[in-house]
Amino acid sequence: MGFPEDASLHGHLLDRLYGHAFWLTLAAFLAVVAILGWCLVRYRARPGRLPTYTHGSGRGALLLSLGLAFAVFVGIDLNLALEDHRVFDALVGTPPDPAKAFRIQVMPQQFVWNVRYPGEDGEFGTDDDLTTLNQIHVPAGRPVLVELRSMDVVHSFFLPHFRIKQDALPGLTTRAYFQATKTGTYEVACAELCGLEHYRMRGFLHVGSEEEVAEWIARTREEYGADQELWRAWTRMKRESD
Ligand SMILES: [Cu+2]
Repeated sequence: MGFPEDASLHGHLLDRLYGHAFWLTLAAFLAVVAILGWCLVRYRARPGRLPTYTHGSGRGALLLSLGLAFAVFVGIDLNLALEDHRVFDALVGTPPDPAKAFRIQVMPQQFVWNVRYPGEDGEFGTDDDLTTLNQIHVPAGRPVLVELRSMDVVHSFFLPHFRIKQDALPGLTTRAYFQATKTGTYEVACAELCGLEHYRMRGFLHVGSEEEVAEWIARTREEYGADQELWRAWTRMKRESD
């Protein structure tokens, strides 16, 4: 369907849903075009043939209209609604156990992604936290739980390769989760027009092994140290809204 490579556990569900919507509506479109074409030929002007007029209010016309509406509703709408429900449940409805997931906090602002890791104690807001800019490192094969909170306007955390898109709002914590199945470097984009330099909100998600991620976090913390200013901003926003 022309999507970027799927590097997540649940992405294929969304791709399949999109595929179903595409093929079902394509079939309906082709059926309508075929009927129109048939009518053009069947009722074309011929010498000696007079036009007939109808209000379309007869029993046959009524049954045909209701039958078509029912066929479209059951064949397309109901079908997609049921599958959509299953996909929504897998992608959004059943978050992983926070105790087992890899947790990060993403705090976008005009026009960067601030990313916070809890450190070895697994708690945010402690001395061993690490905050980085535009670089997200997560392990493969384990659910990643992302807590989102904007530091200014509405942004949207978009991971095209993981089929994840979640708004980040000021004053409210939203969550997103995914599980990476392939290692590599992927793009993070902002999917909400958030200002003049919205296009600059480009980050990178690096998927590696558990050891690689732990090593990167330890090394980066040593190099840059924890950014306490961001931590204070996060807790201040939390206090204002809770
Ligand atoms: Cu943005």
